[in-house]
Amino acid sequence: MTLLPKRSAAFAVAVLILLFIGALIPARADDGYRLWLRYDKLPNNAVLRYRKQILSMYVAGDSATSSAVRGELASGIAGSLGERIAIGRDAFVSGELIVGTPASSKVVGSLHLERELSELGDEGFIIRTFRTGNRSVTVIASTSDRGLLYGAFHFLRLIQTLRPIDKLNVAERPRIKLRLLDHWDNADGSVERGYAGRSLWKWGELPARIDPRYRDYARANASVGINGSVLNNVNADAVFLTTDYLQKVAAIADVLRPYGIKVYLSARFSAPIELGGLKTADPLDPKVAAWWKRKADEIHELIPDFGGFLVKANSEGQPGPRTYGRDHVDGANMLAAALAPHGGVVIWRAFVYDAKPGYDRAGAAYENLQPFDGKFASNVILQVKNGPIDFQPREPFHPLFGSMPKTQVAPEFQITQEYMGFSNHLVFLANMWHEVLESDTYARGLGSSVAKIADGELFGQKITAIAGVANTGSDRNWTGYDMLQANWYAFGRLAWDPDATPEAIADEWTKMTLSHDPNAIVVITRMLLGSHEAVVNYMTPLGLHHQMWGGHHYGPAPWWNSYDRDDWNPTYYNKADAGGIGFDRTMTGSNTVSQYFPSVRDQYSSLATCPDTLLLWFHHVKWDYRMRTGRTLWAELALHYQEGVYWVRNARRQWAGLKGTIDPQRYAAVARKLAIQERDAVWWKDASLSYFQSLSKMSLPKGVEPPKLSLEQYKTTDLLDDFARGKGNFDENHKD
Ligand code: GCV
Repeated sequence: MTLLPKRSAAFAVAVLILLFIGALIPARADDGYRLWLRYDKLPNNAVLRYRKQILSMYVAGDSATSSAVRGELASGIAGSLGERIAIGRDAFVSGELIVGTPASSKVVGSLHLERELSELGDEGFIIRTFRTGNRSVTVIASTSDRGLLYGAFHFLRLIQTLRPIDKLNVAERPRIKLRLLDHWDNADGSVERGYAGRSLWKWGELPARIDPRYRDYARANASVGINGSVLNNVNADAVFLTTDYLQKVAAIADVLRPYGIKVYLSARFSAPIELGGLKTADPLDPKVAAWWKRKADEIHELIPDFGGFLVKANSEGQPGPRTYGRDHVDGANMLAAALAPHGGVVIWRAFVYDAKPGYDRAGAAYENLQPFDGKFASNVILQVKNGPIDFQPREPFHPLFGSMPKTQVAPEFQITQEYMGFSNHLVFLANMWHEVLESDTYARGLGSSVAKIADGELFGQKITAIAGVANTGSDRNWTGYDMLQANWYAFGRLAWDPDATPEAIADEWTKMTLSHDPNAIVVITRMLLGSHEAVVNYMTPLGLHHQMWGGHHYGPAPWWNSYDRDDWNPTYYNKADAGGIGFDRTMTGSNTVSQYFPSVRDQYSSLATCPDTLLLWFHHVKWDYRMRTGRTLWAELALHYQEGVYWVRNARRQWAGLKGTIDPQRYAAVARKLAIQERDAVWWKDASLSYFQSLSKMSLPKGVEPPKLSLEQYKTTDLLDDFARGKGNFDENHKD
């Protein structure tokens, strides 16, 4: 053994200390702006592996989309590997990444992929390693530049998630044709149910100034396959259809187009009156139809690839065909006729629930729309919320899925968390959406999942679609809470492949967005995957729903019964009294369970087979009813609330253990949010149990922490206090 001279030993110790400190210095601060497209340098072993396989790159074509592909791959690879990538040639050069269509690239053309590619459609792609002798190239091929864009993002995702790229054989195509983000953004810059600042769209400065964020928004969407943006709120303002605004919309469309994204607008049904000076908006009036036709022509003149109109008609005060004595089909088909010559679509919302005495809101959309099955024009899509009420933490799937086989039905999800703690609570919504998509409607017997209806497999719809109400805003990190970027990401991934699993999505997103540290990945994915059930537990366990404070929907108010409109009151939904709790939707109650196909209907109707998760959705149950666990319903309910609280406490602890493996800025921001979530979870449990206990008169089971305040205090304290209010764009004027 050679002993180091004293000075060298001191030097070595100093180096070791520096290395040790270096290991403790967390990654540099990150404000979350780059989302999952961070392209920071990967761990060294991955860099060494990948470098050999990507020595140079050639992207064929000169369209705006091909230059977007070129730019994205160049920055993505350079960032990930820590060095610029050489520009290659359209030749079989070893270590080259070649991107092109059979028409634009000689190499791709020589590989005889035409048949395979045409089966994948114009958005599909192949990523494959080809070898000749000892030369190997990686090829991203598609029939269109849009497909190449999706392929490029897929390739970057493989690198960002550290997957092998030496023997690639990937063939992908989106299962759903229109993958849309619905923005509930208003002309004044506010966002209905938006909790991430102001609107992304700066109407005041458009079309003259183009905010650089529009392009980054487009990149993020394209990276997960979203191909349409409805720019304005479904509670629509006719101003968006004025020429002045259409020019602004056209400017946004120009930025989104290279990324394969079309723009759509929410159309106010009464616009012919407001803008056209007509006396009516009756869809059967020829002057009205002519006005819409002229408007559609004008829009397509400015935006040749305009996607179409989204319409909320005769719902929550919005005008619609029924305002003029006509029906949904009259309204939708008239608009569809105006758009058809340009290839546009009408997306008609099924969120229609007229109050009538003694009715069950959960059955309203079905009653209103189902009778029109088969009557809508071929470019009309019916957009149906995932559940029959309104984006609750948990709902059964909407009974319209499966019951309109001759209509193009599209699921609508809410990415923004109107009913789930705004941008303060961690809820990974992929679990909830997956649950809905995998639900079996039994429309054509066993195996008739919502996913198969959405992707057209079950009924052969020509135009398939899926929509998510965006959670984006002007906040630097886009979604107001870094962790909730995961829901934007997950929506896109599920829209591309409705069978994608929450586990796979959580894993990808975590590696791309937060950390490659193996322990951090385990902890974060576990947090994501458990988060939805936790929120259901502390807000609305066992099938409870709509228990939120009136108007803003933040915080609990199960006692709330002061709205004239009964179906905006939480008491209408919980029906809690001295005898029990829950909404009887079986034959002894509203019988809306009969809107489901017999297998589902029978399963939900019987107390013996109804899953606990939906028990109080379908049944009014006595407080002392014995659950499968042997506990009373009351005890089970209380323990579920407590379980939700425990989960959040544990998540906070787990997160604390990640210090140093995530950049300090996002680490601290998430920790702050988790603290708010814990406060809120405890409040939800305490307020809800205080109220229900005043009716059940039963004592809390062992293990449930007693509420700290009196019921009166919970009733008079609005949880949306200054702490939460400081962080959003809350419109105080919401009605329900
Ligand atoms: C855009 C719920 C929300 C409303 C929303 C509506 C809808 O009622 O509270 O803000 O309006 O759903 O989906 O149209």
